[in-house]
Amino acid sequence: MITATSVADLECGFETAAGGPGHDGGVLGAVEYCDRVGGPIVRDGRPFMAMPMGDEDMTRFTEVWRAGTSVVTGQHRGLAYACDGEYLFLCGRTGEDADLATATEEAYLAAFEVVRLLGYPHLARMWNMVHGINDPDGRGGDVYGRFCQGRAMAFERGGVPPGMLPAATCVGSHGGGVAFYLLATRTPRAVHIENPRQTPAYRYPPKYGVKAPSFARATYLAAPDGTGRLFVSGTASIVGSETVHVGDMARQTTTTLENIAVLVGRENLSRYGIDADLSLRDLDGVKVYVKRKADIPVARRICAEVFGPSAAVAYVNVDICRDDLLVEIEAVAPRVRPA
Ligand code: 3EB
Repeated sequence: MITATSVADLECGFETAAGGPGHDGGVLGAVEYCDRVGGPIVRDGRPFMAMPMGDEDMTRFTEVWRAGTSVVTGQHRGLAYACDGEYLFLCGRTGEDADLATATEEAYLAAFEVVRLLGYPHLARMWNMVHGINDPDGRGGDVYGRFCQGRAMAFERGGVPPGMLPAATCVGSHGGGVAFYLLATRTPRAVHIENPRQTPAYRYPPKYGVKAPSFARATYLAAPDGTGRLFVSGTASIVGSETVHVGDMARQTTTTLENIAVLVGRENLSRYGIDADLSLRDLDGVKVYVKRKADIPVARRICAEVFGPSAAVAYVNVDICRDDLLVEIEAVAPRVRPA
């Protein structure tokens, strides 16, 4: 049985102190957005991974996922994980020398094995950082297409149908193959949400790749006390399945924010039986991925007006999965209350 406390106790923070979080208990996992490759390892009693997500001038930060109770950690087939009785965090890295589709499929299947063996089979949120994401794959497609192919194969072989796909982010990185991390739960609480302004990614037409991207636009985790948490996937300037405002950073940012506002608004959530009315002001743990470093001030100016004054908003300079996308934004609505 899950209690409201165990559910409320998952917290995400961006910490900028050098050396990352201290030795305090209850940390499920830490991921450093920095200028170097590290891990995955279990260090200081928690899974840790470092990803090169900018140059040496970037504002480095560590994304720390905290849980309320004591945490058990382990490693399996190169993956590092921790779990607390309700939540599991796992991180992994692959694809530095092998074919990317095969490497991704194998790493994802290994991750599915861990979550099932440990009893946390319900995927809630996944992140993927893919080095050279826009590069040609030598077969007429791009690296993102190879990644999508491997990921789709893993979900098929793992028996995960489209409606069970979790919220995700997939962006570029400055090295280290494919780095990925995820959150999963022991109890089945996830509701996967689509956006009426966007074609479900798993139904994108084949011109975007042999296998469509495997993710939902958001995932809601309900708590027994009627509150919940909403993970908003990486969202871009896509209407239907087409990129809009090619070449225009300001308009792409505004469209992305409009897409998120519709996704989290009352009308859309009510389609999934969720009685909540969220706006951009309710979001925290925001990451704004910007393709061209010089565009970061544009993103800052627009985002400063829409997110709440206490929201954590991080700006990261990496490629986006489609070459014509200039920005992708993800977020968390941490304490969703009924409207
Ligand atoms: C899009 O909507 C933009 O492949 O996991 C956003 C979030 C995007 C996740 C993924 C891709 C992914 O298609 C890109």
